[in-house]
Amino acid sequence: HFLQNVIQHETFKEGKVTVNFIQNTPALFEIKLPQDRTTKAVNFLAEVIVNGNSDVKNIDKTKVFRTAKVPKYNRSEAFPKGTKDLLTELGPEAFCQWLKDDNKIHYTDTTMRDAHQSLLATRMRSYDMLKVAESFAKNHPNTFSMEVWGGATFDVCYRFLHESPWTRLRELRKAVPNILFQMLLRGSNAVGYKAYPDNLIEKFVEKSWENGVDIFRIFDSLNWVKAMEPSMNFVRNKTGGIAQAAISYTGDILDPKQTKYNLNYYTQLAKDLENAGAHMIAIKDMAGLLKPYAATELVGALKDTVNIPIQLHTHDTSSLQTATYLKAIEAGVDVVDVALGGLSGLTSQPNFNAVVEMMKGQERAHDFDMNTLNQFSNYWEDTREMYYPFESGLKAGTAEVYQHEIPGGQYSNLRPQAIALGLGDRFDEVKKMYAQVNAMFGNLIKVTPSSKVVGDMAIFMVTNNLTPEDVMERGETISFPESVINFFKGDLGQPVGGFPKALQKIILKNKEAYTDRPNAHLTPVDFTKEFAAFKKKFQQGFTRPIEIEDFLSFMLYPKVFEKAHENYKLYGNIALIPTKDFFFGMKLQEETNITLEPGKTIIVKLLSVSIPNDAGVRTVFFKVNGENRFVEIFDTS
Ligand code: 3PY
Ligand code: ZN
Repeated sequence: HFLQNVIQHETFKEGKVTVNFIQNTPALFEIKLPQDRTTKAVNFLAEVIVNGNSDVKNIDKTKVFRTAKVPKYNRSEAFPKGTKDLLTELGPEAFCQWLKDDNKIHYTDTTMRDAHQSLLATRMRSYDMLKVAESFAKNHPNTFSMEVWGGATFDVCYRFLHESPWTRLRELRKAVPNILFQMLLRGSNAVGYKAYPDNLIEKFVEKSWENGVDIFRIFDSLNWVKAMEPSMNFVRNKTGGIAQAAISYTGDILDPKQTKYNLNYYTQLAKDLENAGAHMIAIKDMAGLLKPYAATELVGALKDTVNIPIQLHTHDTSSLQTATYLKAIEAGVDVVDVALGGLSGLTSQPNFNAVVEMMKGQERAHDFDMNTLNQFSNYWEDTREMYYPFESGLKAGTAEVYQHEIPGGQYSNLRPQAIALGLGDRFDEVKKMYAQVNAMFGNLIKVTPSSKVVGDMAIFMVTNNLTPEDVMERGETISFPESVINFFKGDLGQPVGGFPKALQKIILKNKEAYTDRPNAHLTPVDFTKEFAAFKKKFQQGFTRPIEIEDFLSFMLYPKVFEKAHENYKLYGNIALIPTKDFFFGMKLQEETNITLEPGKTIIVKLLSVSIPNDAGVRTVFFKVNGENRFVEIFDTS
């Protein structure tokens, strides 16, 4: 819009621009924002038509998309009773007792969070979720829970999809009032990559619950119980939800040479988490390293150790993990995490549809109508086509994961990160280096954000052709990535067995490390004062009232929030734009429907796009609900 002002200014048009033109022309900064939703939506469409979506590289113009079909359901019918109703009725403790006593195997559907985080770099849009959510709630109320929030989805929502994660959660809640919603919370790192003040986490937990989260899967990226305790307490004290504490699994308990993370380590950890107030325990196998016979041992031992239900989460990177589920189910696990077929397998979760089939005839089988369950899988398979620019490229299961131990949710990001840095051809080296860095760092639990530290260091070393020996010999002269320095300072907490001292000294140089909780060093947020200042700053030009949820997002990701906020002011709620138009723009003569609110749909047809004028501006002509409209867009190419 600033550019539009420049282009349309008389001085500019007359070609009389001098060096001080911008400073001397304050009118250029008076940005007139369109207020009505139709104009905003049409402006957004025009922008993508002319300049593309900057997040989408390598468009395949020959691609033809299938229409994803939503399985049938009755809109006017009441929602069947589900686990959410049961939690409301029983409260968390009695609910967990019910779960433990129930012999059936239960399923958490991760399609709307981890599955697309792990396969499509977290790019799944609310639009495609909301299209099927009510149908799923009505067709499959037997589902234990749906993981729909948290992890990387929070910042990706703002950063790349230009939508609000809070709106996503609220809208999904409306569409699914009967099944429990689950989120992934990185303990004292909330949904970010660093430590935040405790009272910020507390408010975040409280608001997440109020907006629709029921189960909080809490983990710490170093399995440090002390760092998980506050979040567990916030869930217990501030919500009516379930505090599910996660044990992040690494290594191989069946390998006698691996003594650090052995069976005893995990059972002790589970006991500590139960004592700290967990309602449930999750085994969080983020890289998919828990092999079938190890699952027999681990689940069996945990069942003997704790009195609360146990849920198993894994990633099928090796393609072995359905067997792991079979063994875990036989050993008494209460719930397993699965993803609907079309978004399952490889770095995602095992296939929901296939696991239900596997269990048929077994005493713990849980009844699901396969016909409709398969239709949901097909819906996601067809929808996934539109996300092809974000596919990780992994085509088959790989046993290499047992060597590199890269989490599924990181894999789909590490590859594009490597490509962006010109290391596309050296991804094999990056994977090997990841394992070497892990060894240098003393064999860590690797899950967000500790996994990011290992990934950053691996990429740094490959880029600079450094070996572990180089780092040890001439590390004093090397400037390491910031995330690595902060990690060795103690910013993510304390790793099991402590930091490798010699390397810590090399990396920190003269900086001091600390050993208490990183959050203890942070100033609490002054909610009254800071929220008031925030409102004052951000309300202007914003069409809906600023909320505490916006403030929380800002406190977690200030720059990302600010950018998303500007974007919202310009284009309104972009989550309403159909995915094909959002990523790829429209073709000439193509028509699209945008539902601005229930009952208010606009029909937009693209008529023509002019060639750029002398100032580089193109005019995009539309027919909107039968009326002609045009939008002028500066062509940035
Ligand atoms: C996340 O924190 O986003 C994860 O998925 C960790 O496994
Ligand atoms: Zn995961």
